[in-house]
Amino acid sequence: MQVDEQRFLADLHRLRSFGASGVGKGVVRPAYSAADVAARTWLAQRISAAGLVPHFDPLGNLFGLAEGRSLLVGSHSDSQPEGGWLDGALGVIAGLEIARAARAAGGPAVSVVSFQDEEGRFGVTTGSEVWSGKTSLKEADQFIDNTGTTMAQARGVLADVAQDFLPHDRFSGFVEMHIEQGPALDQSGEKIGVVTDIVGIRDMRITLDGQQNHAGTTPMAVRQDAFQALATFNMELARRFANVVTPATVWTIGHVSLHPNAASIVPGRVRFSMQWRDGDLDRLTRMEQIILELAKEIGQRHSVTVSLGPVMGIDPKPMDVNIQAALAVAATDLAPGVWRNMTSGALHDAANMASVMPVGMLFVPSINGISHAFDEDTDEADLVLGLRVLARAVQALA
Ligand code: HGY
Ligand code: MN
Ligand code: MN
Ligand code: MN
Repeated sequence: MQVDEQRFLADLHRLRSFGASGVGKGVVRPAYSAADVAARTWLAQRISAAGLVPHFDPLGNLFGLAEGRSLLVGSHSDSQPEGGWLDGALGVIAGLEIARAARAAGGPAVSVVSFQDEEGRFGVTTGSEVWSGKTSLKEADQFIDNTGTTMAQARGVLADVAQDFLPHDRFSGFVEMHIEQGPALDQSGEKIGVVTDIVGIRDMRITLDGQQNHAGTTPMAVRQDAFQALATFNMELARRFANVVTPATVWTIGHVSLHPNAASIVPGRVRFSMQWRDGDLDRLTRMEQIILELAKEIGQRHSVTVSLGPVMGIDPKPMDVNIQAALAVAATDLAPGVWRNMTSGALHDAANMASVMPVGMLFVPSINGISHAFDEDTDEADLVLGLRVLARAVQALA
């Protein structure tokens, strides 16, 4: 089979046009937004044009199916609220190109997938999480986004095209190409990363309820200020984590919603996201205990009521050794001396798929290590090299 690099690049740029932010190459294409639905509709047309069969499942995960049992290649085409053009899109279009090249050559059998809501508008990586069986559709339907919309409401926009979930045994494995989203390859000058494992993630939503009041008349000593409670929580958390974490451990308060968010009002309520990631399951659990204990203490100290959402997440996942080996052989052939094994610090659909089939991942460099930002980018030559390495490995595996 022969991949067409120009067709691959043209489709990658076409996908970017859905939800193009107008700032650099950035995109705004969150799951189930008008841009996401338009992008999926276009992808389904490209799948049909390639002689593959488009299939939307109830979540809006979109497959392009080859006949019979096949190797699945892909990623996700939704984006962060402010996202880069390659995060997810690269793996989907690489999968599309390889699946159609394989189809045109009369084999091997390769299917493509674009998972839905990998970026966690609802939950963490909802599309692959539900398909893998980790979370039921019923549970996922109750998930709410930052605006109070439920998953059940949001996925209604794709209800007309939805068919059943596909059986996992239709696929022999899943391979995902992605940008690294960190600085390691860019700094070392290497071109390909073969992923050995994906770190685990935990995510919960916390609400602190104090007493909304007048910012001029309420003495400091009697305030129940939700923002001050969060500020103390944040400072104290870093101090308590210090004995538990390694330099590879990360934690983030990335979403904060302050109510009513006005200069002359002592804030009565804050709702925020608390996310932490590490490759070690025990460490994730120890961090969770620290968060829960501290939240309770902060509630008492600042006279605020603490409400904790469920802890969501995915455990650390090793990649399949045979797929790693196929990727390593292809990288040695096509990128000799400029590839390495590495851990993924970002989460991917592959982490969910690892529960139901053999999975592997391939990384290409991110310029300056930037991602989840409009200025995310990768050199064109690196995108093409990644496609060639992936195609070589897929040929060996399928
Ligand atoms: O946040 C992540 O690691 C993924 O991109 N959703
Ligand atoms: Mn991604
Ligand atoms: Mn992402
Ligand atoms: Mn007044």
